[in-house]
Amino acid sequence: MTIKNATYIKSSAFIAQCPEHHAPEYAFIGRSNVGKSSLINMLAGNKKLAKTSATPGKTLLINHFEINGGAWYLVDLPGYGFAKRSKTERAKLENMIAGYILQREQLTNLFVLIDCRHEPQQVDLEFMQWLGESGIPFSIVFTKADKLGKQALGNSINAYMKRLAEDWEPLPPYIVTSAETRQGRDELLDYIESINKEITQS
Ligand SMILES: Nc1nc2c(ncn2[C@@H]2O[C@H](COP(=O)(O)OP(=O)(O)O)[C@@H](O)[C@H]2O)c(=O)[nH]1
Ligand SMILES: [Mg+2]
Repeated sequence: MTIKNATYIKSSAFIAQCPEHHAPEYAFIGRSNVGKSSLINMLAGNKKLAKTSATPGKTLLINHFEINGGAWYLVDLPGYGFAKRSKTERAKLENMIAGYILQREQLTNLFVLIDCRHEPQQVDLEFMQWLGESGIPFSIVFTKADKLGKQALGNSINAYMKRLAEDWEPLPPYIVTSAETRQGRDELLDYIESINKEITQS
């Protein structure tokens, strides 16, 4: 699938503010700094579309990007697990994220981003557990693949999936990506296209 155009629509603090449409939404979530905004820009082929930052914890809103004239949407969600936030700020963000994930009818698939260099972290494992219990369809996207050599990358992902196999049967699908080298771009776009096709057929 090709992305012909990608347009920023708006940033919303809660679901009632989100854009009104009936197209599928693909949302990206994960810890602050995992590479959500960079991945969206890499997919869209526009480095300036979503704001990226070397300082974690900057995205505090739900950001909608319209793809191919509204055929579908990419959604950049705030990062979770950012330690430097106050308790009340964290609770507010968690409510916003949970509200979107549980109530947004257009949400078609959630991509949970994991830095390929990291060992399984409790916050991510618990988040995926919660998604499972809530019946939310999700897939894993490993980010920053350019930061590891081929062998180390393979080992790290195998170890991660092995840990997930303790909780999951079948395992969630996963895609390995890099915003730097554009690794995984076609695979991710084909994956989205196949889900879009399934929806229009049903
Ligand atoms: N080397 C490398 N750096 C990345 C990649 N993706 C993101 N980054 C860097 O990681 C930092 C956080 O990225 P950002 O997209 O803002 O993360 P977010 O907080 O999850 O939205 C930025 O400094 C990015 O340049 C990647 O695939 N490879
Ligand atoms: Mg971001």
